[in-house]
Amino acid sequence: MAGKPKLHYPKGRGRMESIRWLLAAAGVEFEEEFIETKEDLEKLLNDGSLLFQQVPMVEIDGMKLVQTRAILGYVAAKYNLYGKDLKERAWIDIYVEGTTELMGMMMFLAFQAADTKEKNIALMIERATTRYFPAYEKALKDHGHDYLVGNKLSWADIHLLEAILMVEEYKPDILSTFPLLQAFKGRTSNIPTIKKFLQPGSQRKPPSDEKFVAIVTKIFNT
Ligand code: GSN
Repeated sequence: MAGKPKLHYPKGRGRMESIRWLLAAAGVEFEEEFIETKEDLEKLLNDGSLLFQQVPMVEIDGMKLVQTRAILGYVAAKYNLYGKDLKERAWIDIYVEGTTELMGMMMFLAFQAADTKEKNIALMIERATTRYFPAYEKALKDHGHDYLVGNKLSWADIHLLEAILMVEEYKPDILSTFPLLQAFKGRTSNIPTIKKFLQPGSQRKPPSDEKFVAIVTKIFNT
C-alpha cells in the first residue's frame, strides 16, 4: 500500500492550507516536511522536485504534484469529492473558484503594511458580504439541500467552510445575515473528519503572524 501523502511547504497556511483541509476532510492522514530555511527550498529545487520551482508540492501515489489547483483537483477526484458527472464537477469548480478568490484576498494580508492591510480587510469583508456569501446562501436556498452540489459533501463545501472560518477571524458576525450559511457551517463543522481537524493539535495552521512572514520572506526572498 502506498505511504501517506507528504506535503512540502513552510509551516503556515499560505497556498497549502486548502490542501491540508481537503485531505483532512477526506479522512486521509498526511505527513508534512516543512520548508524552514532557504537551504530546505534549494534542496528541493536542486533535486528537480519542483516543476516550476514553486511550492506547494505534494508527494502522492508516486508523483510529485505541484500547482495548488491541480493538487486539490487530484485529491478531490481521488476521494470522491468532485461530483458524479461533468455538470456537478462544473458547479464544484465554480463554487471553489469563488471561495478561492475570497481566500486570495486574505492570503497576503499579513505581508502588507498596516494602512494597505486595513483597506484590503474592509474590501474583503465588503466582497464577502455583497458578492460571495449571498451566492452560496442563494445556492443552498434554491435547491434546499444540505450541501452545495449533488446533495452530498464535496470539495466545494469543504472550501466554503474554510473560507467562512477565515473571514470570521476578521469579522466574527459575518454570517449574521446568512441563516442558511450559519446552518451549513454548523453541519459541516460537525462532520467527524472536519470536527477532528478543527480541534487543537491538528495539522490545521493558525493565521499567519509576523514570525511566519519573516520566515517566508527569507525563504522566498520576497
Ligand atoms: O498555485 C500554485 O501553486 C502556483 N500557481 C503558485 C505557487 C507559488 O507562487 N508558490 C510560491 C510560494 S507560496 N506563496 O505564494 C513559490 O514557490 N514562490 C517561489 C518562486 O520562485 O516563485
